[in-house]
Amino acid sequence: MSKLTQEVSATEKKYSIPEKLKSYINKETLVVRSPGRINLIGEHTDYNEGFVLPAAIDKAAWVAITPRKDNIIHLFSVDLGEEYETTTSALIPSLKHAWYDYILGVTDQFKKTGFTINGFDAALTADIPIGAGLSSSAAIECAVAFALNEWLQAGLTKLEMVKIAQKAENEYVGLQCGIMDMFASMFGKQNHVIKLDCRSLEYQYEPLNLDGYKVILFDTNVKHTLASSQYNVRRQQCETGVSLVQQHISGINSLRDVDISMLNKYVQPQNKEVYQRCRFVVEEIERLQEACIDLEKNDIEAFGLKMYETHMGLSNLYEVSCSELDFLVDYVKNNPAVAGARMMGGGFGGCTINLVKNEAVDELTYQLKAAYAKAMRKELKVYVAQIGSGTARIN
Ligand code: GAF
Repeated sequence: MSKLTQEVSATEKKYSIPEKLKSYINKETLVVRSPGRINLIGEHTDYNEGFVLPAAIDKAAWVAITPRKDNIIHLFSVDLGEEYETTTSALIPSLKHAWYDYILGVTDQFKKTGFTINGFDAALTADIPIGAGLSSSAAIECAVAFALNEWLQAGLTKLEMVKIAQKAENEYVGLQCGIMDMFASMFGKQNHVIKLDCRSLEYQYEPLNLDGYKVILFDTNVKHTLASSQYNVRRQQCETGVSLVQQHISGINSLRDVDISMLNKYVQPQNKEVYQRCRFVVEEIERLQEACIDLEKNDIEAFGLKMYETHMGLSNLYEVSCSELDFLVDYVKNNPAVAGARMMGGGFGGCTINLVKNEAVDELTYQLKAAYAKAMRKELKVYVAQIGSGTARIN
């Protein structure tokens, strides 16, 4: 592998405790590892009860939790060299999206679910690039949920922990996210993608055979400040679209139940912007179904074309892309070695996900780094995504 790309480590061994976490561990400490995620297709569909196709990667967050006898919660970010202290009775969101909010938000949810929690020390480290759209926040939340579940012997299922992690993000961090990121982190399986029905929460693991292709992530190295406020606005616009259709048709619960003719008739005349948002989601839910058939047939080219369509929709209809993401997709669009590319995740920065022929990765990376630096005056980071397994205790 070239030095230009940062291999997201090749094979999945038994995960070990990172060296830098070891000084925070004693015999009472629980250590949990929880991964970040990619999403092949199905963007902004989770909170509309559609389908998604994510996979856990082998970049992760690790949390080491040591119980205390008092009610103090003492948190360390090993990577930032920062500490934060509070008590179990003073869990108040900082509204800063700070690293400690993800830990405290989950603790708060455990309390709200009825568990009694004493104080604890927690040390956190992660090798998921922050702000790259690889769900470092969901990884931390899932790691903490899993650790508290073990410590308190709470007996929660993985799905219950996923829901706690999502609620922590919704209520404590303030992002009205769907369930995809937490689900992928908790349920990830090596070399498999998860086809998740976000309505029923039924899921299937599909082996990911990308004959001759690698999943390459080009990281814009930007996260525009609009990201979380605009995310919540999009969610609201989808709900507005649903309520406009509900006024005319019964049995409509979400955009999952809506088709384009309903949007044309009941939403377009009322609100053009809401119409565009809803149209993207309705098309994306359908596109994912067709893309899954492409994967079954091992037709990577057909799958890749759908990724480009998704990007067009996210950029022009859903309007969550940005100049850096559009530049990266435009650059690879006519390259025969790239089957497909699109922005990934919530938008306004982060990564594009690309299916690139094995033998073309180095040359493309070399050229794109130079072109991105020239056009955007920023450094492009590059990762080769490897599909790893989900949240687990590792000591
Ligand atoms: C973010 C959210 F957290 C997810 O729930 C999902 O909506 C995604 O954006 C867009 O598909 O990662």
